Amino acid sequence: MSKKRSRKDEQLDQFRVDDSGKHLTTNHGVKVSEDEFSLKAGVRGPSLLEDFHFREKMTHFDHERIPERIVHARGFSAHGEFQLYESLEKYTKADFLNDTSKTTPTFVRFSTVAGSKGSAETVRDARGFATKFYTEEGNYDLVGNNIPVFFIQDAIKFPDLVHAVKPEPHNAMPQAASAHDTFWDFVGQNQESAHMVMWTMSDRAIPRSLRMMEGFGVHTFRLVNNEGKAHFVKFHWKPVLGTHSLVWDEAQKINGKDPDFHRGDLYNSIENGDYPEYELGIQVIPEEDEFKFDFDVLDPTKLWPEEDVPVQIVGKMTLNRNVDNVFAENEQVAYHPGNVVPGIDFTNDPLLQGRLFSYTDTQLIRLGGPNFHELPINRPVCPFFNNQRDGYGRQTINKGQVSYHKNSLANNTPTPASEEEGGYAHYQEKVEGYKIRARSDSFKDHFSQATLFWNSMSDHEKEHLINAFSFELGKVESEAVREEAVKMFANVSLELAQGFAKNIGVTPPESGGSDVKKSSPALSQANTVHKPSTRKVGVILASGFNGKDVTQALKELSSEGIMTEIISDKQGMVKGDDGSEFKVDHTFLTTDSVLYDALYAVGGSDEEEAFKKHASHFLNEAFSHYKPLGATHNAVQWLSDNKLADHSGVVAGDDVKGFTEDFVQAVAAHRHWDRQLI
Ligand code: HDD
Repeated sequence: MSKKRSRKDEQLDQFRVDDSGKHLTTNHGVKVSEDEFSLKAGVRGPSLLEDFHFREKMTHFDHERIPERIVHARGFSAHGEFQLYESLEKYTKADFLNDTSKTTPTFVRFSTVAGSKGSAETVRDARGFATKFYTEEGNYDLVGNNIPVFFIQDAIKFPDLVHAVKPEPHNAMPQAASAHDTFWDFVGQNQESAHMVMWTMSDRAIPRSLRMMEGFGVHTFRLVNNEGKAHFVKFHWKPVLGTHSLVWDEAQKINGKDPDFHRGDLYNSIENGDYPEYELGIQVIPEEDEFKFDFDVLDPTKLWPEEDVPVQIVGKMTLNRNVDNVFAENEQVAYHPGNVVPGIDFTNDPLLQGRLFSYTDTQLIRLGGPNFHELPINRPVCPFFNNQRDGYGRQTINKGQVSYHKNSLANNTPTPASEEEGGYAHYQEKVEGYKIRARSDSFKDHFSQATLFWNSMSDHEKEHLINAFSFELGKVESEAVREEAVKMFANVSLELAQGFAKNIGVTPPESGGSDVKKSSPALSQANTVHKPSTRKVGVILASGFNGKDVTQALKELSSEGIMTEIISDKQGMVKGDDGSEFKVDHTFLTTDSVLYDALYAVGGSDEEEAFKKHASHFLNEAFSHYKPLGATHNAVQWLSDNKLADHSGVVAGDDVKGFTEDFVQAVAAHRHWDRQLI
């Protein structure tokens, strides 16, 4: 990881302000002598309009808020850099995908889709994964999600989809949830949503961490090389730590205990130097193979099975710097799938085509005018020149008499660049047809890939899906809407539809199902990477613990990259039997088992009954979420007392070396799903 500052970081320097140690002034630079009392006519008299400092301070405050994003309002960002592994010259002329000696600064914003700006983060939802590459040829935005397909096939339906999933308009409920009548009514009436709904009902919609989820460009884009030859492409981000999820009960509890769970995890990892990493992958289909598949490559409700079209890993993005100011960067960043650079082009995917209109339009209302490209976070790192002028908040001071093209007074500058000079030339796709409002027949198979997804799930993932459908539809009041959902998903899998129908008071269907037998192992999280590093383990210690053993165990866990937090009954220091001491990070009151990947319980000679009660509550809850549990010393007995011993992922023993080896493995496994069958 290079420590060199990126061009973007250097560019941001000119906008950074550090006011520590400075005098307070007005926005016009006048030093202020008093900031607690407004100017009055007499100490008990009325305030005076001439108090310019009060007026300015209050006016600015009154205007501090901007509209939140209509979707993806709740988000968090980080800076990073992208390093290419090998040149993609044969597919694209994009400079940042050609030259392996270059590092491209990036800015990523992760988000939930449905909730408001202040909503909780571990809700069931797709996650936005938007990346701005500040390339030397201009900004390239890959505005994707953590799910490779979308609910609808045509952008004209986007406002309907969003109205259906947002809180219902008559009572503004529920917040950040799809478990309500209007969403499921939309699903039943728009069956193209079947595939994406399978994903949002799966564990993918409750990621453990923003660092542990995949990203997808979703649409089919085009890569165009120097010879003008094009290939269809799908973009992927693959997290180096693997793709992992929470358990639904746990996710709901986290929303209460720590509604900032995901941003906290991302922020702290970066502060600790555990930089999140994602490899960039591409799937490529030559244009001449466009019609060789049993789906339409332009249909955004379809993925390209990785077993059929392998993902080539071509580079890596490392997120290595937190934002300085969440408003200036996270709120003001403006992404647009239409921000492309030479060598990357669009296709006729009707969802993508509509997106190309929507993003600029939304920034105009959200950021208040046409000059949002001048905001520090949105500026390209290369210079930009054109004849666009004026508008609210304009910062550039364009010199000269001329602001039009063509001109003779400024020697016809700024001049359009030829393709050889790096000018963007749209791919010359031949297009002909009648003007028509219709859907292509090749877009009409809504269920085969939904079944492919179901077939690819492991047993515990299938069970989670049935539970998620049961939960969501269980919250739907309309019986007709529930019945429609059962009928619809019987087309995907009879086992699935029967599985949740019985839980929601609908007669399970007797016929239905699908002929699709194919599965795609890459879709199951059971086949992802498993590593212990950056996992967070809560260590339950009471005073009088075995100092030597615990010190050694914590050292060994840390050498595997595991992060530990000491939990006890009181804040302050907790002392071991040999005088060793640890600072208590949290008490049973200020934390909760749902906030850890695993627990390591030790206890100590001074533990009281209440301590054991709290610790047992933590252990039982972690166990019910299939988490790894470790116990040594006094805590070994707690496991037996709570009937938690001798289960998969439960490691006990006093031989520290043997214990930590087994415990690290149990932690790396993430969750021990086989307990589900007990
Ligand atoms: Fe969108 C934001 C991703 C379909 C219209 N979208 C937005 C963001 C992401 C996506 C990650 C948040 C960007 C940020 O963090 O600031 N959107 C997607 C994906 C889609 C998709 C992967 C399907 C493949 N979106 C989509 C459609 C439309 C929009 C079909 C409208 C025609 N999306 C918007 C928007 C937003 C937005 C209203 C809200 C805030 C913003 O743009 O900047 O324009």
